[in-house]
Amino acid sequence: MIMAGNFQSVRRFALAIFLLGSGFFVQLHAQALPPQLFSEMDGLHFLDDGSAVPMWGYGWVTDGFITLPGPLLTYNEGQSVDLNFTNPSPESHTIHLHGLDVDQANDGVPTTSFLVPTGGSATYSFAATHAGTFLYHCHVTTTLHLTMGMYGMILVKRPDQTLFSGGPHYDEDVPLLFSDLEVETNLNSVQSFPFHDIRPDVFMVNGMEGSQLAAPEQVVHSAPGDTLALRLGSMAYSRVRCHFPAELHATCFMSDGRSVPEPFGVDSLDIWPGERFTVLVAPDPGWTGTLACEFWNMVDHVYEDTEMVHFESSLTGVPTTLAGARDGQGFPNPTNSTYNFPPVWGASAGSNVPLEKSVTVWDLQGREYYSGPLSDGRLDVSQWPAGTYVARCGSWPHTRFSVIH
Ligand SMILES: [Cu+2]
Repeated sequence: MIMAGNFQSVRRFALAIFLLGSGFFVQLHAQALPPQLFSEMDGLHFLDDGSAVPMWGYGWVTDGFITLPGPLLTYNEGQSVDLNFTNPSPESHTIHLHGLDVDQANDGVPTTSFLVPTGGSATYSFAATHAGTFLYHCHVTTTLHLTMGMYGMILVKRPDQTLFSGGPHYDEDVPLLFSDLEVETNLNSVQSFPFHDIRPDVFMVNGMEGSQLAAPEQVVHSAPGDTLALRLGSMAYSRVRCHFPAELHATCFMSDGRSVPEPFGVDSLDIWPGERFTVLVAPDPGWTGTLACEFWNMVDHVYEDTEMVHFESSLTGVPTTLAGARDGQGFPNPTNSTYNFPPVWGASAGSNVPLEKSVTVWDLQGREYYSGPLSDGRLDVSQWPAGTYVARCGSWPHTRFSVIH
């Protein structure tokens, strides 16, 4: 939902040359390869003011570009994972699986595991034993490689959409990965440095800041009754303090990849570097607001910045932006008798789709007007008040139609 990042570094050509040299394409033709991450050290990250700073990072080989943060890695609880990694960049890297219960050889710490040198490939093998929120990052010259952008989030999920065995059910994951950078360091990324030598001046959620986080596609939407799992993790050099408005009804269920002994309601939460929390929220219907995320300097405890994650909860299940509904998917429109929904919604002669589904219809004030079966794909609206309506059937896009008399 919100994990896309705003960064694309187009280096497909260089990667293709490398992969060609490595025989990658020969293998590709031989069989479909499992997903593979690659690393890159000549990316650009665009700040909210439009300027760009150099960055390094991870991306999918099939995408051909890196992102900040790196791709969200999602596994099922109990899954045996082979995480494939290839490194065409000019320096060695690793993938450290932060918080996962992996053996030492697959942990990505160079001194106890292995380095993936320039031109090398490797596979990290582990079992995703516990559902939870985890992180990954490069562990080579860590202070530098990490702040340059070599990190991402890992979710281990349960197929029944509960947080953990015996834990609460929820509807949707909302990954929120906090990080920061110091522009001067990214511009002169020559050597490692002690942790306390960096003074971040760009503060990010999912690689975005300021107006980037307010973009419509980054707004966290919910419908009445929805429970969202906020997957909070920090790769920042700062301490991050999240403030949960009362309208979110936030409850913390997990810390660092395990359930907490007693779930607790939270109005604010401090997240230190490397920490993760899973917080369930159930936004009040109709509430629009923000989750404020403060960044505090770790060395002198000075407040630096606040970044906002925007939420919109609809009143009735109709998205707050009715513009999302399209005209003309059914017919006739307008109508004074029967409205026929698009064939995929319900029924149509000759198709194998079920003949009866349920449909919900709202008026433009967001009030639910009808909820019930959709028989043979048709609704009799001859007795309905004249006006414009928005309907939804299952997960199909909302459609809009008008009744006239
Ligand atoms: Cu690295």
